[in-house]
Amino acid sequence: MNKSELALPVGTTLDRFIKKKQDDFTYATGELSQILRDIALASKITNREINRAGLLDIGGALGEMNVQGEEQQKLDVIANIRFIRALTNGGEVCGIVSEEDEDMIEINRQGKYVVAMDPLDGSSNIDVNVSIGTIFSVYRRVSEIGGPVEIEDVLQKGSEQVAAGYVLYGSSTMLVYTTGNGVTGFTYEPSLGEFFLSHPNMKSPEDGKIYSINEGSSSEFDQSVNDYIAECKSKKLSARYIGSLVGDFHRNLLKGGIYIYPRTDKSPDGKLRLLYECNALAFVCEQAGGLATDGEGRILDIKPTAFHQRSPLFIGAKKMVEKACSYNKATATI
Ligand code: P6P
Repeated sequence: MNKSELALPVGTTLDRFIKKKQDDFTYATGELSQILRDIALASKITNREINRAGLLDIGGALGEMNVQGEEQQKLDVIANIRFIRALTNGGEVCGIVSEEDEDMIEINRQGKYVVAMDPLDGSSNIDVNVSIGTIFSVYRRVSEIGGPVEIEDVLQKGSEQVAAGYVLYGSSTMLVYTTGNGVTGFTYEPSLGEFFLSHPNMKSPEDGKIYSINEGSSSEFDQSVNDYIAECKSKKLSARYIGSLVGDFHRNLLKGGIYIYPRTDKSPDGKLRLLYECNALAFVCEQAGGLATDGEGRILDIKPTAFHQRSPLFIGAKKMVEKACSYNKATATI
């Protein structure tokens, strides 16, 4: 036996991958690389706390509402602190918009980037051990470096993102991101404390057999949405909806499917937030060959007007999203 076979290679770490691909980044000075490292560090710490939530008194609700009017889970707050602290210490970010904070957080005026994030999406699933996730979006600031961060730095169209991705805390923990040159997935090896390249060049199937929507609200959907659901049923597609956007999105990205959160009576603009949920996943989805719309137009073309504005979301396999939007005959531009 060749002695080198005794010690099999462990693979490419996230850090080494970032270094190797640094020429992919428009701003190759390494600042964006540092932001990805900061996000990876915060996700490792958050992962450890999620995995121990049942053993420590950090599971369950905090007993307070967040800016969204939703019941805050203790881990929502903990994850928010972890990501803000990591990005602050990394030094490359001038501002952060978080689902957990009403206003933008000013960090380092010399920073050239802003981050919009949902530090822990689907956190009501923590206590029942269902996958949850972090979603992040990175923009280059448009205001003068050295000056205060401005709202325009964040209220940019999704098409202006320089990086976006998510962390999925599931049966394994994965970090999936894009910088506009395809989508890459890394799987966390907790015994080594490293993310290793596991899903190079992720691609969405063009079509799929899975549809994800909360049919319990179907009485509140537009008829066009119910017409599409009826078509899915006629084709005997599989209904899969775990109440955790990142988990549903990731499964559909790998296997082929569509996730829909449409307008409802309770959420007339949709439930999901444009800046740090829809835009980030839309960037990943399009980079993997999929499609993301608000039911009428491309998500990445929407000009945001408020940090926490919501949008309907139809995202996933290109042919499925096109079909779903075709039922919106009057207005769809896809
Ligand atoms: P509903 C979690 O609160 C979330 O933002 C997404 O992760 C998930 O897909 C959706 O809301 C679930 O919402 O109204 O179906 O319970």
